[in-house]
Amino acid sequence: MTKVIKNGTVVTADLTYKADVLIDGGKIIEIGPDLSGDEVLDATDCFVMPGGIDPHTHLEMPFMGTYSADDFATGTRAALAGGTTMVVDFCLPSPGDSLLDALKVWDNKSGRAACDYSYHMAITWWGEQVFDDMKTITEEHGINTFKHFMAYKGALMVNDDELYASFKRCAELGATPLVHAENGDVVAELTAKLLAEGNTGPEAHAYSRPPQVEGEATNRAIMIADMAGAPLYVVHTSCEESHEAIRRAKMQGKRVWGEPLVQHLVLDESEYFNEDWDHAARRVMSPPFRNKQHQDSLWAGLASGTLSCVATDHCAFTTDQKRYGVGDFSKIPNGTGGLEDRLPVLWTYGVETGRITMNEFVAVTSTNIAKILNCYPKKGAILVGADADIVVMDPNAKKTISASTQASAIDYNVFEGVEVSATPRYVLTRGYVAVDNGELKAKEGHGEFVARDPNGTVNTALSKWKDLTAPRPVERTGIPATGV
Ligand code: DUC
Ligand code: ZN
Ligand code: ZN
Ligand code: ZN
Repeated sequence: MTKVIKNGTVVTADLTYKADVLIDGGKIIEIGPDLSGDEVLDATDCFVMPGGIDPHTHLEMPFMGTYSADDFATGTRAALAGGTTMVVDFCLPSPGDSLLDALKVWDNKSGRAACDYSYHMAITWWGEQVFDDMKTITEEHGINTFKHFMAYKGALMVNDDELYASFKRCAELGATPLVHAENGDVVAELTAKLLAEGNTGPEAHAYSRPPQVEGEATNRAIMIADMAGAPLYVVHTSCEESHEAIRRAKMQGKRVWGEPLVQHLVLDESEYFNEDWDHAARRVMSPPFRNKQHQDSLWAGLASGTLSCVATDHCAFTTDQKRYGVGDFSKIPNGTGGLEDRLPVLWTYGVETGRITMNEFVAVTSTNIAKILNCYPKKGAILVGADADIVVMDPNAKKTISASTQASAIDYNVFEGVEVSATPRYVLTRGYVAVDNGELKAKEGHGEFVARDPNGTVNTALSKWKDLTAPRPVERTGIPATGV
């Protein structure tokens, strides 16, 4: 049974044109004028774009004494409702645990996914077993990205010697390291000081993690990655200090990418000064929301290409879970939702305002991510042979965001009351119509794991000058561009 998306305007990361899209067996089989198929999806007045890829989610993750409330079933339903057709979730071994055991735990959860998914593997400790497991994970399990927490001291944080060892291992394997860049030692000091002075409310969370801790850690990670001969992906870039470090690194030819979150682009630090404790605590995440100057920096980064992807860091906790931190802000589980809202909110605040073009919107929500994570053009593309992961965005279908109508399992939404100017008319996940004329029909268990090979373009290029004991070859400046 073929399906055809008719009368729409195809928007990709580099082109905008009128065409129909024909789908069979979960793949795009033809793109062109006047196509016909067994089932017709009418895209009149709509934009036909690659489905969103969220490169940063935490579904059913054990964290800060509890589990994030959206699991693979509700989280991926939420994703599809908002036009996201693939999520990349963080597989999190506890310090001391084998990476392969953690992978089994995640595989047990992800069978319920309604859209396709992949994993980043977290490196939360260092030892010979981790060194060995990294090879197995990369070569046999289709995971080419390893995440490192430079914060959460005493829990998930790794130190510089561990970062350097792991980044070198990534370079050997053709994998890409990711960092949560905040100086965990300074955050721990500031947290203790604030609590000792009686600053126990959610607003103190922001004071405990100023932009400087993020800027310092981003710079440090970039330099360590450079010495290790590895590229670097900086998750949740929230401030100018971190963006500046990434921008400078890019201008020097280093392969470094930054990922702002849609929450940081739109919501600011004033949220923490709301007199309602619940309101403020629901917005506690790390890094915290920043002021308008930082937001302007992030928007400029998306427009200029110095920042590459927009994610959510979807790590949703209910109000009851947030209340673990009454009387001590450092016990408020860190994280917010956003999976369902990323595309409509970014469209409204980015495309509608003229800050970014429609093509840039596709690049930062899908195509760049697929290229960096090495699953392009299976994902992130409207091309013959690509998976039929497609969002048909209706730029005239407004909606007011409300927790009462969301798919996510939590009892509030940080974007409550925001009127978005565009919502999906159809969302297809490998050809299955999961949003049909605006109606959510996500199918639990439909999602498949997306294996991502090591040695993407960038890693292959970098391997030429990996050995820093030798003089650095001059061809370094001649590394072919990947366009992201
Ligand atoms: N930040 C959050 O806010 N939640 C999950 C982990 C993280 O780094
Ligand atoms: Zn993080
Ligand atoms: Zn995260
Ligand atoms: Zn299916």
